[in-house]
Amino acid sequence: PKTILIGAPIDAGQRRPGCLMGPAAYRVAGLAQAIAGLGHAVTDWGDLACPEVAAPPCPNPAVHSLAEVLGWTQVLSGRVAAALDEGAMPVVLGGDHSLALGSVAGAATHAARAGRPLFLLWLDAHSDFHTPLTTTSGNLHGTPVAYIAGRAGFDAFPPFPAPLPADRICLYGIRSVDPAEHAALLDHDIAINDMRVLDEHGVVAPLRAFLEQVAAAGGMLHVSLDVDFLDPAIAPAVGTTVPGGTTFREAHLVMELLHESGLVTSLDLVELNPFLDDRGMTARLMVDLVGSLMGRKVFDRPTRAK
Ligand code: DIR
Ligand code: MN
Ligand code: MN
Ligand code: MN
Repeated sequence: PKTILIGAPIDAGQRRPGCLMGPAAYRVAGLAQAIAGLGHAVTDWGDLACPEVAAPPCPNPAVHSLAEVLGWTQVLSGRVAAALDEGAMPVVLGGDHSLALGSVAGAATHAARAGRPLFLLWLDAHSDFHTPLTTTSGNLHGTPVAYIAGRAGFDAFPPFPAPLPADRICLYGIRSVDPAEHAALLDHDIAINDMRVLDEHGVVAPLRAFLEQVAAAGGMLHVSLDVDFLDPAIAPAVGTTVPGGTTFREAHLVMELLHESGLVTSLDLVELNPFLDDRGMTARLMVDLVGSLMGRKVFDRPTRAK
């Protein structure tokens, strides 16, 4: 299986500079080598550049960097769709989470052409369910899930190609939700696996339930991995740390289950801010997790019978 790395050095979806160094940090931490070592053919398309696009004025004055985010959305959507069209698995190296406005749009474009349903697994401390009209921080990295679900308020953006029905979206690991997001989520039938659910049921059962749904539908699966999904103690290099994140072992288990499912067709690695890292530990952990997602294991075990 072929993997294509796509660098997306985008900082504009939030206010703390540094995410634009993310793609470089992943390369320094050996991402391509780790994937190639597992027997995958890896091609690195390098870092994309943001095209100049004009942005209409946004009715919400808090919103900033709209033109830049629109530019990234446009270029990423095209490149991710192109990588999938080649039969490869695109891995987008962020960059902040606003890049998912484009990467998932690209995955949805491809899925529609292929006639397959697209599913979304959102591994994050946050629900990212704001629209440009409801965000109070004005940071567009808090909006991709709403765009993907087809919520109103994205007039400045290209219409999302085939918005995902709520039951094809799984939020997993969340523990920080703003009031406007909370209210909107109650109106949608999105699977909300917040930390309470994971504490009570463990990480395995809720994930397996979702993966079984993807498999039964013959779906494609986009995984969007925000660094703050992980506990800040093991992953300090992110601007929006939230205590109580997944542990090293839980996160690897999630990645191993994803590998075993054979369902993951595209992946985002987002919100890494190498300027905040401690001797590269977060970048290395993220590379390590991708290794588990791509098939690294200590022992070969027969695939678990259903
Ligand atoms: C927050 C942060 N809900 C906002 N979102 C983050 O600014 O709207 N997502 N950090 O990962
Ligand atoms: Mn996020
Ligand atoms: Mn987050
Ligand atoms: Mn907010």
